[in-house]
Amino acid sequence: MSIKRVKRLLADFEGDAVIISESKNRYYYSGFTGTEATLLLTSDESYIFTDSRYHIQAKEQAEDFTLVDSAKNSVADFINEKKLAHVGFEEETTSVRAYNSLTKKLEKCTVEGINQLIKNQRKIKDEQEIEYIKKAAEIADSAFLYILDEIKPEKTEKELALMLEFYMRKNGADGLSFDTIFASGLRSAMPHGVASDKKIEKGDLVTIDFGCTYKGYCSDMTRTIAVGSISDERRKIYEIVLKAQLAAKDAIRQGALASEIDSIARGIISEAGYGKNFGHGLGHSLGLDIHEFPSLSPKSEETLASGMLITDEPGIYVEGLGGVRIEDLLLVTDDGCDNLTSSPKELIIL
Ligand SMILES: [Mn+2]
Repeated sequence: MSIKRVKRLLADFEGDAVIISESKNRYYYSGFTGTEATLLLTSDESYIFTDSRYHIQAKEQAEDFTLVDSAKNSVADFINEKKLAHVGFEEETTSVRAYNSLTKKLEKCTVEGINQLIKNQRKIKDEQEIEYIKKAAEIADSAFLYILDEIKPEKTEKELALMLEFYMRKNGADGLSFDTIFASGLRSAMPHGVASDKKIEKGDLVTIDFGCTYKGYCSDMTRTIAVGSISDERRKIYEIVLKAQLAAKDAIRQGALASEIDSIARGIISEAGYGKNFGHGLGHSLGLDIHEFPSLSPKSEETLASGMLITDEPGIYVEGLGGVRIEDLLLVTDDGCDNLTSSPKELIIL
C-alpha cells in the first residue's frame, strides 16, 4: 500500500525526490511507527534514514524501503551524491533550524514545500485506511452503548470519561483521537467542555464527544443524552439539531459543495431562531489526524468526492441552558454516504 502512495506523490511533484519527516506523513508513506526517521523518496528507490534503535523495526515495517544508517549518512550528503536538483520538503512542520541546516549543506539542489500535495492526497482514503477508520468507529460505537449503562447521578464527568476510554483501550483501540469531551448540565453549552469534576445530575443534557485511534487512524462521534426528565427547551434544541444533522447527511454525496452542506444544516438551525448559537463549522475530515481537509463550513471552497470522510456535527449551545451536538462520521460515495457511526440518534433519556 505504501509504495502506491509514494508513487502517487512523486507523480504529482515536479522534482527529483521528496523528504518526509513528520511522523504521520512518514507512517502514511512507509508504515514506520517509530519516533525518529526521515524518508527520502525518489523515482527509482525509497530510503528510510534512521539510527540503530530503529533498524530492526524499520526493516519490518518499511519493508519496501532501503534502510540507511542515519548515524553515518545525512540526507543532504545523499542528495548531493545522487546529484538531485530539486527536492520537496514539508514546509509546515520543518523547523527553521532543520531547514537552515539542510539548505546550507545542499550544493546544487533547490527545495520546494509540498504540504499541499500531501494534504490533497490524504483527503481521499484508500481501502486500508477506510478499514482502519471503520474499526476505530466500531470500537467507539460499542463504547457508547457501554457507557449509557454507567451514566448515573453522582458519578463525575471525569470518572465516566475514564471508563469510556478504558473500555475503548480494552477493546482494541491504540489510544484516543483527542481529549474526551464529557460535558453535562450547563457545561454542555461549552462546545469543547472536556470532562471535569462535575457530578451528573437529573435534568442534565450530557454531551459526549470522543473517538479512538486504531492503527493510527482516528474516529470521532458525538451524542447528547438526557438524564431524568429534561425541560421543554432542552428537548426542543435537541430536535432542531437532529433535524439539521439528518438533512445535511442526506445531501452529502460526490460532487456536493462543502459550503452548501454546511448551509443546509445552518439554515435549519437559523430558521428555528438559534443561528447565533451554532458558532462552529458543520464538520471536518479526519484520518491519521483528527482534523483533516476538507471541512464543511460557510467559507469552504471544496467539493466532496468519493472516498473522503467527513463528520456531520451541528450543535446548539445556549449559555445558562445547556447544549446539544450530534455527530456522525460519514464516508462520501458516488450517490450519497455510508454512515460509519451506528449509535442511535433519537433522544435517549436515562
Ligand atoms: Mn468532530
